[in-house]
Amino acid sequence: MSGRLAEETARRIRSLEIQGANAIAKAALMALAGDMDDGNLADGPALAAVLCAARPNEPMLRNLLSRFLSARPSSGRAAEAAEALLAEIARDEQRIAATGAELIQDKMTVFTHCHSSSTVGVLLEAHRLGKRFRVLNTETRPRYQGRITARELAANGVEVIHMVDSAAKYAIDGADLFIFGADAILPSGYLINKVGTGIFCLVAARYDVPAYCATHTLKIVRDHADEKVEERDPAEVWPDAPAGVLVRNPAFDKVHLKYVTAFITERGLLKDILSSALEPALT
Ligand code: RUB
Repeated sequence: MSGRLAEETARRIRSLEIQGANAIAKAALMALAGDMDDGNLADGPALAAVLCAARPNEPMLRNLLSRFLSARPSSGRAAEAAEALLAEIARDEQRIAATGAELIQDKMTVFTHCHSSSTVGVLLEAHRLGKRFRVLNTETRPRYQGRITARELAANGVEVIHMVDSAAKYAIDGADLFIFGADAILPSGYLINKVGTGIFCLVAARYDVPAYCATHTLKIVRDHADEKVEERDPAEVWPDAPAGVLVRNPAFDKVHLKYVTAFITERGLLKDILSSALEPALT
């Protein structure tokens, strides 16, 4: 098996050059299709395994690749089938953005953490609809994905105020909404998202700020009973830590679903995502 694109894409996912559940799943799909078209048609499942191993917390990656492998027509280019699947996901993302934008009103303050393309999609759609609101966002140590959010919002003319992660009280007390993304939604009644999400949910609950999770239902775990929380290299936190200091770098938080007011999904606003998403789609 020669999976040049799969190996390279897995490396870029591990290094966080490609980050965020949606972007990871989409890049992996195109790499898989590219390698299959490059003479590795029968190696689809093995190539998918290489890509899935790059991030253990990404059910959307696994669900999208397995949907692709099981539904792909036996003839024709894999890349064409992959692009058709991506077009479907793009339509879903537009539905997520439109559903979330309805929650945002003029003069609101919306808090978000890290970088979630689903959340940014909601905020940009609300802005496109002419709503005038501001966003507070936190930087997300140690890899500063919050800066990606701040840059994207500012570049599109959304008012954004950026803070350190420990400014949670300043960021959330007085906010009207907290919107964040998800990497995984677990059948055990938890979700996984970037470290910090758990404490921000607690602070939001303390100040009665409704917390919405913007997510595609492909992030629901369907193949494992539960999910391992990824720990990354401690050097990301403190590269030259002195001897005797043990540095830990948990990359994600596991958060109980009771903290989520509702999920903003391609099927609309869902309070109980686990039972609703297992039913057939309404449209
Ligand atoms: C990103 C992160 C995002 C989710 C959802 O973490 O936790 O909130 O992946 O993102 P990392 P999206 O930067 O470590 O990948 O809405 O884009 O799927």
